[in-house]
Amino acid sequence: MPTAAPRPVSLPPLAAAAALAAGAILASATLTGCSIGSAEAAERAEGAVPRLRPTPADAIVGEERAVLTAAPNVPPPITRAHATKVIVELETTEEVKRLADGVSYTFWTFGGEVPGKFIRVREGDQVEFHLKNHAHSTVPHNIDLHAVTGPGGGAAATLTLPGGESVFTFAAMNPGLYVYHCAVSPVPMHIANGMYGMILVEPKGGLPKVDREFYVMQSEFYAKPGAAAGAPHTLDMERGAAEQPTHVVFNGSVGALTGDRALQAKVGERVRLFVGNGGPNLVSSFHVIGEVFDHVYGEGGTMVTQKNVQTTLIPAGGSGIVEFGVEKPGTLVLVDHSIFRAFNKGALAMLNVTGEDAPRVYAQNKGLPMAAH
Ligand SMILES: [Cu+2]
Repeated sequence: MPTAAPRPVSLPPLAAAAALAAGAILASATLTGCSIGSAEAAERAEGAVPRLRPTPADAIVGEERAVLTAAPNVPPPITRAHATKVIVELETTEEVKRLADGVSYTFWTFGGEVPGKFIRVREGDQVEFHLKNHAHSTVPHNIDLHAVTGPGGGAAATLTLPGGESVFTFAAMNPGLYVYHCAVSPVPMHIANGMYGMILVEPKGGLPKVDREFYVMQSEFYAKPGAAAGAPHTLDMERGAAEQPTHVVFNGSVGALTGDRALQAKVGERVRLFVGNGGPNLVSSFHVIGEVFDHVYGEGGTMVTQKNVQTTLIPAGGSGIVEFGVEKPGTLVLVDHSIFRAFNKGALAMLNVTGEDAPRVYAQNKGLPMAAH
């Protein structure tokens, strides 16, 4: 199986020597009389596909093990100014957990969690991905990372039997926020059972500094009672095909981010949400009741595509990044504004903002005691 190792930029001897002398990081490389940076910039300005991919300009320096986090936590920002080899180790498992009050479900997971563990690497990194499938699994699993350029996004290299391990490498060429998921046949079954998560390929310059980052992923479940009395619920394939979920949730279960488990922030802080949608079917009209998104990085790309947004679409198998400051104490409510999903099927989460009141921002002057939206 060929590896996905990037081809190095071919450098004339003088440029190569200069780059080596300058250290491991190649600030620029001469090619057909232009620097790569200016060539890429010119192509992008013209809207052309960059000719030089795959050619991460940074040399790979050292190696490290990725820190993976369970939602709603996000690994810390990457402060490295160079590319490295990043070793990611993720295990697929099958777990019985709570889906809703009185409803347990046999989830298929990445890293024991739904959504799967959050992975954070830097643009230009070389990722060595180890996918293990727990010995107690009943079926094979694999992984398709939408950040990967190559067959199946990694799925072609990672079909893994119970008790087995697969390893493949890829170059993190395109920065952005990407969904990953299992792609073993029948694909809808593996995704509907919980096999999705997100990987952030952080741009070389990093993202603007904020005070809080959270990982929030919507998905829906099609649950039917298990065959035996009291057995965990399992996937109802007919409901799945009809796109009629029993539950629509953030972070894997009804109430995963409410009450004691609500997200927390303080007045005056800036918040960034990495929002994903595992589907398998529904598109999310993602909205935060009582807040306006100052910035939206549409579809999880690296540009702020819109400012001052009320609701942003998060496609199935897609993502978005939203940022906002919190100026008023209270509870902000995250919903899919396809609103029956929020109030009848579970797609509702909370962000509690504490701190000094700000009546200039919002105050009730007359009326009944304050109620929710
Ligand atoms: Cu699977």
